[in-house]
Amino acid sequence: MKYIIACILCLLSSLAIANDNVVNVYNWSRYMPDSVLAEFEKETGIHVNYTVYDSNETLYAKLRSDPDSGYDIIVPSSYYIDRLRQAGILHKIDKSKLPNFKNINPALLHQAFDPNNDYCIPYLWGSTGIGINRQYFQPGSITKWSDLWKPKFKNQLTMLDDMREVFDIALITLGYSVNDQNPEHIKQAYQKLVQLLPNIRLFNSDAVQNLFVDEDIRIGMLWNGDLYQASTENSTLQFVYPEDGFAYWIDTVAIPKNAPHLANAYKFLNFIMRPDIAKEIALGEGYSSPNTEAIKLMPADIRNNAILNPPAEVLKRGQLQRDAGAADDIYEKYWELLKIGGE
Ligand code: N2P
Repeated sequence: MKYIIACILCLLSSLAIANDNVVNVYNWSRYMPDSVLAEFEKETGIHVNYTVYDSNETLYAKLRSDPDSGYDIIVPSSYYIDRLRQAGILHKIDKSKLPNFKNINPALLHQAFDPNNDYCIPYLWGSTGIGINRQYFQPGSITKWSDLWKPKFKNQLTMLDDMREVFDIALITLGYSVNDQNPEHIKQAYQKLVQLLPNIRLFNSDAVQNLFVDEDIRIGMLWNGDLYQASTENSTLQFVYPEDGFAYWIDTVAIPKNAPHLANAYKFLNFIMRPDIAKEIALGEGYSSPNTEAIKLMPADIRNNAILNPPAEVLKRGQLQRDAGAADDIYEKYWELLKIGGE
């Protein structure tokens, strides 16, 4: 009898260990190739539970409502780091456990939102611009965000379903910063967006590539990597870095404070910063890599690809998205109004 009980206990504990040999990754949709997850599992024997979201707001709401949500790795944009840290949601990263941290481009480290990179590490970065299908529009005829307000685009545009991204284009059109916190300016941006509503066919963040590839949509705002991926399937697609300016962002990897599988989280972070893996991620998803060693492994045509790695004279028109602080509530109020069609 004792032997049977011992066997059962032994079986139960090995099951518990098996269950624990996981890492729970919560990432943006279409932001990490399946092949990377498979390689991690094969090399480490750690199973990856992978779930996705389509905005920082969703990620934040989930972690706020349930601090024990069980995630080990999250991928917030740089402008959400202050907010997550102030809410006590982030684990302080021990970089001595991440030998591959040395591969990250110093130019993208030590930003104001995390001067010592104690809470987050750059994962991918990119820009928000205009996608067009050249079959339907003359190249060069759409060069600025302000072009999207033209009546000829009635009911044609796709817009990201993303509050800050959408306000950014109105703020830029009005000559304000994408990080403007002035309530009056935010209100003006809202009013400007209400004028754009007749041209907007839909708000979507995670199926934009398909819409462009299948030509259900011919013009709209999207992230450069999504257009890059779409352009590999439909060569008539073009990405425009608007002449009136554009937002760019650094998405980061972080560990929530209550991560249940901390050791596995560190293994996962270190794995995705390995040059060959970071290269696979950037090329698989079509975004720019912050990993200097990964970039060295890329073919020259990719390193010089204007969608993935815009030249310096283009990048100087970019504005890095930052936390809007208390003004975020004002953005939210107007965003909700906009989504129900403006008042
Ligand atoms: C790509 C997700 C891009 C994230 N599907 C933009 N912050």
